[in-house]
Amino acid sequence: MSDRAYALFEEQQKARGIDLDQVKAKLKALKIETPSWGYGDSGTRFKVFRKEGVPRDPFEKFEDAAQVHRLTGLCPSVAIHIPWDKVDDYGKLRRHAESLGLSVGAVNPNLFQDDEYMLGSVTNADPAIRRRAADHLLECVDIAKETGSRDLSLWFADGTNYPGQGDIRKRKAWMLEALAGMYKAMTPDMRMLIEYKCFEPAFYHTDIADWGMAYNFALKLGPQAEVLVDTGHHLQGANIEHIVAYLIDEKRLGGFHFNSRKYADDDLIVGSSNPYELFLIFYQIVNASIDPDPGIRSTVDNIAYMIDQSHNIEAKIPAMIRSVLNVQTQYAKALLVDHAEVERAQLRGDVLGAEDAVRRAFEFDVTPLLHAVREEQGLPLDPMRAYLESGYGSGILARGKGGASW
Ligand code: PSV
Ligand code: MN
Ligand code: MN
Repeated sequence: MSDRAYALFEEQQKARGIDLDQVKAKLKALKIETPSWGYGDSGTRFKVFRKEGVPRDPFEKFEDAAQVHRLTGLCPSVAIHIPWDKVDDYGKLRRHAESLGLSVGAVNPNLFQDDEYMLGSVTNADPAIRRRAADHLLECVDIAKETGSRDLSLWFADGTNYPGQGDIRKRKAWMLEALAGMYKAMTPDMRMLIEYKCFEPAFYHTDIADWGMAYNFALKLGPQAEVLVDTGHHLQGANIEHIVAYLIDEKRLGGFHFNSRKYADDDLIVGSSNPYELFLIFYQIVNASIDPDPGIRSTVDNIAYMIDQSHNIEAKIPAMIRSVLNVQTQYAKALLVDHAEVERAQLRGDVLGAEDAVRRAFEFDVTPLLHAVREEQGLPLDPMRAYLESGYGSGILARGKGGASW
């Protein structure tokens, strides 16, 4: 992209009163966490396709993640999932991450793959199974201490398939009991991010089915508990940006799991299906970032942007780069909304004018802006191309097939 393209873009945005220095500073501050499990093999219930070059252990997952950060400058931390990323020495994993210019991000307990949990983990009717599940949550707090992680990111598969299979209200109490035990074990600087999902693997009821339930648990637990919005976890047609605005306003939006979906929890590359939805999510966030209430601004500053996607057929590192760049692009566009213009239209009841002011930002081509930012940061202008030309992808083929899967 030439200097001329940027000069034109700058002129266009200046004429709209957009301060591009501020926009650039915000883009440079954007951090997106990638998930360790996004580098391993994954699949559907029909098949897991084994890929050559997939990391064989958590250490190699961090090495792959380091490539994404090296080329995009956006992904300095990596979420881990326990026991998928179980290691003997978490201090060693932390040092390995640091040696690659990374840190260990959110710790995700896993209470959904053991046979014992078929009828639930923390909401199982059997107290011994509940205890085992609660102990795993405590183990994850200890791991977070060793890895220096701030966030514990919780998702429970717990739910039932048929009416009457479980006592919904008892299960609610057991859920709260488990969360409270974990909350008590956290250090004051840790956060519990509670993820919700309305379906799958349980198809009649899920114990934390929606944002309202997650929010209610967070309220009961205390200020260190917040809600995590996974974009693939809603019923069709849900207005996710409304949920985002609501939770920010309540100062309880802790983070995101970004992914794209068309039908269910598809976990596809972020922004591949509905980039406008992603833009509208960021529009709400950017709008809240200029709120006069410092509490709202600090909620926005502390949002953990995380990717949660799996790659069944596509190459994993480039897929991750694509997702990260798509997030950056939609954030950049949202930074171009003229909020004063939107507000003026709202105040005069100009429905089309308000909608136009928001949509227009989405329609700008932000390529010159992103190139300028990358140039100033010493990054490749086209991180995807740089990756494909780097030879890293062919180098890792020596790892062979049958690496880690999630
Ligand atoms: C569940 O669908 C989920 O979104 C949770 O975040 C899990 O930790 C992740 O996917 C991986 O299975
Ligand atoms: Mn998720
Ligand atoms: Mn999911």
